[in-house]
Amino acid sequence: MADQGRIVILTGAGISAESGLGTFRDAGGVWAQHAVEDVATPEGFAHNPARVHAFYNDRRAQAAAAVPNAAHEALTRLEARHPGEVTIVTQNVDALHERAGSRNVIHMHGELARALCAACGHRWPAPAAMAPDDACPACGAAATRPDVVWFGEVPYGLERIDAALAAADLFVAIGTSGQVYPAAAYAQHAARLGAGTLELNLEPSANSRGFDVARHGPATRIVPAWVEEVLGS
Ligand code: BV8
Repeated sequence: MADQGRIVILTGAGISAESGLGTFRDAGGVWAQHAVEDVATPEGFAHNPARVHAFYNDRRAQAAAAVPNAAHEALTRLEARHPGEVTIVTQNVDALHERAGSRNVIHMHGELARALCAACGHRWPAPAAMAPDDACPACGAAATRPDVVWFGEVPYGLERIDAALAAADLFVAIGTSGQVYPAAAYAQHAARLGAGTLELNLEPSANSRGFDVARHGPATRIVPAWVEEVLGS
């Protein structure tokens, strides 16, 4: 394994699964209950904003009721005690990394806890429930939406992410199926730039073969075990 100085960790829905939040593509997951194009695209929002707000209001309530698990907490210990920089790039829109104490977190697909005005770009803490006729607190327009990145929209923090990948000695993917881009290409990109790559997932993902090492099992077991190895080394 390459020098484990600077570590970039990409997390997906699987790291929050044992906190009770549904994943997207596992059996019975979010995309088995909702059509992606209806609730996770700008077109779906334009067509039926009330349905999209209801979808995110439910997930916002579930995320608020969830608690960080041993995997989130292990990453907080890693960030606090590892001598090299630890950057978490999460595809998740819950705040479980922050609530576990992680500080260096990039939400590339946005956050349930934040609202966005499509008219003026203002962002503010999202209320528990949002509705199509909510007025933007800055410009008053009834153009508010969840501050999440839908399919076809540009993810957040791409320059920060690319800089972290370029400097990384180790890239770790945790709890992601590796099917959504640009995140799904990060392992290969990091490897090309000289990083070692490790997958920690319940089962082999779509691009497990692209990792130097892949370990499988529940995140609450294999993530703390890996962190203790790194901190012990
Ligand atoms: C963009 C919104 C341009 C927020 C989401 C054709 C080919 C290639 C690409 C494309 C294409 N057509 C279109 C695209 C681009 C598209 C894309 O990738 N489509 C895919 C489906 C083909 N991407 C985009 O549109 C992105 N934007 O490309 O803009 C651009 C790009 C760069 C620069 C300039 C311009 C925008 C993508 C964001 C879409 N928004 N969500 C929300 O509602 O949450 S994506 C959605 O999927 C979620 O955000 C989620 O985070 C994300 C990824 O899913 P995962 O997190 O991996 O979850 P999943 O259920 O899939 O997997 C869970 C994993 O956990 C499994 O592997 C499972 O085994 C594991 N697991 C389960 N339990 C456990 C566990 N592991 C450990 N322990 C456990 N207990």
